[in-house]
Amino acid sequence: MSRLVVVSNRLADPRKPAAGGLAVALGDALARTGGLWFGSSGATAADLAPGEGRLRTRQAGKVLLASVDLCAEDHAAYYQGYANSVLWPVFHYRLDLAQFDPAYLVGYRRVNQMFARKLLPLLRESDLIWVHDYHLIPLAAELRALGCRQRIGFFLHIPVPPPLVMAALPQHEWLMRSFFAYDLVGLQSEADVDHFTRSMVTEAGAQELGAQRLHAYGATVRVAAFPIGIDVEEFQALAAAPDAVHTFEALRAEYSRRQLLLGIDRLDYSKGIPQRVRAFRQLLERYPENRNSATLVMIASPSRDDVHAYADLRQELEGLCGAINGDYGTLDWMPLRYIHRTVARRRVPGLCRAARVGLVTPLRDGMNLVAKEYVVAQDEADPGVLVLSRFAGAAEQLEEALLVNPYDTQGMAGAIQAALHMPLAERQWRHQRLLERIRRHDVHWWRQGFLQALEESSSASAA
Ligand code: GDG
Repeated sequence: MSRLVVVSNRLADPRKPAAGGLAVALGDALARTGGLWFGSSGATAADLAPGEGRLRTRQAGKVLLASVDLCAEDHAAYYQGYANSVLWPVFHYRLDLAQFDPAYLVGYRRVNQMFARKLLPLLRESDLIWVHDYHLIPLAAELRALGCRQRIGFFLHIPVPPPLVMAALPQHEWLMRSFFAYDLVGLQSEADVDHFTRSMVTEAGAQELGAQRLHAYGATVRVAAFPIGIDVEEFQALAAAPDAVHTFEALRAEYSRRQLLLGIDRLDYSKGIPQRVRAFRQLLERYPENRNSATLVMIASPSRDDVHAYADLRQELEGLCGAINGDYGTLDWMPLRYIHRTVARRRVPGLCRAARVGLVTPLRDGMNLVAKEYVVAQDEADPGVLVLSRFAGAAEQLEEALLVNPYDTQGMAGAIQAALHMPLAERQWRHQRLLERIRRHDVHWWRQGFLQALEESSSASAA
């Protein structure tokens, strides 16, 4: 069995429960093969120059954690800059928010080159390397340039935009070429595979070889959808633990005569949070029976505060939330509880279970794990209803959710109204089907599917 090497922007200690399902699932696989997890530490060091990094290693059980400190300038250009002010907005179709500063790209390449230099000496010949996400797209090309011949797979957690949106990215040819240094590229959905393939064919002149293979720049890469799942058992265990149960009971008692709706996201413009608040406002306006009754708890955990677009979003949201409470609130009822803080992970299942309606309404999302967590947390005998944006990757799998267009405020308000008043039998059959699919396609299924495909792929770039 090959040793697994996981590379991601940030490391998580897989033994800590707060790390979440993905870290635990990757940690399991790493522990099985006695693996290596490599990534940035998130810390910046004043004594480092651009392009320099300080590697630290530490053993966590059977897993070697290797993390790299960067200098502040590199962190700003690579992480805040190219990754989160260029790739994130463009891949979420938000060209209006992208900041195409050439210095960001320079920093992004410099850091990827440095990661390749630091990682190479840690590698063994038979390693299987799995690179994660948009921060690290050129990493395989940098490793190959240093002579790395091992199989390298890449998984993109965010969506792929259509070809003409991708083409707006200056140097998109360079970025596309970078993908051909991988043996396998995994994407979240079939829509992403379609966009990716069309971009490669029209912009990079790639040939489709069949069996999900694309050929360009003298290399062949396999591209396929591997929709990510959650660790259902871990989340159910979390739901049964005292913190989640207390959270659930406290909310149920407080809202015994009212209906609770829940939104829980990172505060990110891709998540459609203002659109959700507008739809909720429309619900109160058009269906007045919900006044003094429906309450939306909206947890928007702080994220990327140092990127401009996020500060603007925060301000917009504060205005919208304040207005709704000012206009509709009464002495004993506030329609909206907006919480701009992170809630402890162990309480999340309890929150989900207490909510009659789960609102997951991104404008665009690679997958969206909250949609899956909400379903898993429900009481099978009296389940809540998931209202899900058709633009979340999860919508390809979760078709029994109430699918909505988050840009259509009235349509979304109508769907929320239907969810709030859905008969028990319909809630149960929808929930049963959703749960069955989420169970079958959990995080372990995702990881095994990807790693098996990577094992089977021939080292295209080394050929
Ligand atoms: C990227 C892609 C893709 C949220 N708020 C709190 C909290 N959370 C947890 C949720 C969930 C996770 O964070 C968020 O996962 P998502 O999938 O919704 O979103 P991204 O962070 O944008 O992740 C996404 C994912 O990668 C995996 O491939 O699905 O499309 O964008 O687990 O529960 N957890 C705690 N407190 C909070 O306030 N503890």
